Amino acid sequence: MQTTLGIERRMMTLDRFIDEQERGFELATGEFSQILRDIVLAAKVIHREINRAGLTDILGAAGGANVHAEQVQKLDLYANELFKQSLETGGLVAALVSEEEQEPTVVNPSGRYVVVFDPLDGSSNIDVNVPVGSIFAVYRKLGSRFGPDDYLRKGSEQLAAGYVVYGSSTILVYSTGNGVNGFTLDSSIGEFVLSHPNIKIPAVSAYYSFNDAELHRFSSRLQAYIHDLRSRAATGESPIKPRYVGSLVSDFHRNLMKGGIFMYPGTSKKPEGKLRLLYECAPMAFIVEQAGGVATDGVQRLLDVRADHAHKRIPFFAGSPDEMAIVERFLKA
Ligand code: P6P
Repeated sequence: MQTTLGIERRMMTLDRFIDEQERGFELATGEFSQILRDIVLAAKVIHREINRAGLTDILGAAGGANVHAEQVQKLDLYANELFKQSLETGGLVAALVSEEEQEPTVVNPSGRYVVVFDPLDGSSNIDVNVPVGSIFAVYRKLGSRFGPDDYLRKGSEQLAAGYVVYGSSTILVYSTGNGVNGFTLDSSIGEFVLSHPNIKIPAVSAYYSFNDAELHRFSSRLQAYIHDLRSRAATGESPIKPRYVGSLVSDFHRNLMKGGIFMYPGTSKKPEGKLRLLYECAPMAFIVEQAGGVATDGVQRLLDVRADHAHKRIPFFAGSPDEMAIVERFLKA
């Protein structure tokens, strides 16, 4: 970052940060740092391709559907391959669980870590230039041989979790359980540089985010909360305003930085909601708790819920303490 005199301020690059943060930290084996670097490498290439997407033929649907019968965008496939190649090349992980693949990919049976990820969340927004993101989390493998118990975990067991939002700038936000830090990609030097140290979610919500078209399918208790929320907004009792772009990482990141509540609840049509526990909700819950916020499934702490299969969906509420306390009161009334 240039000062007015053109002097480079002390830039804390991600590499330097990882080294400094992990000295004397249980993850300081260097292996974990390398896994993070492998994830960041994939993110840098995804950043490049997304910013070229308009120029090359990788926009639009790839013609297939993923394990969730969702139309797969070409960039989804590309991003998935990037994550896999980068982490497989590193050779430090036992297995990978991706939103794009039904089954885990076993990489190195003697690897000590399992990485779960959504390589490109919200990709249907790419064609209309709405920010999209990658979401990831890292677990320690439990036994000597990789098996389902190594990824059917509670979010509280995450060693690290984070996301990359590919927006007006590309920002990596992650935590290893010691607070949350944000790094902005300086493309001129190809480095993520510390830009948002020690992120804390504002206690008071500026925004609320949910898909209004589903309101009629919400529980009566949740509808009562939404009514209360809107009346507080209308009377000015609360500064809160609606913001929803339909891209989890983008909606979540805005609310993390400005204060807000994100909701993707269960409905009469989809009681389990839409978002997946392992590689969407649990990483975001880890981040928001580390930033001083709250995340639940509408009933219990999100990080206490164990995945019973890799692609388990779960209702998701996450955000600032003020509104999370109110929605909890309504849901438990
Ligand atoms: P809806 C994108 O498809 C996604 O998985 C999340 O990124 C986003 O929060 C959600 O779905 C939006 O879903 O039903 O509101 O369009």
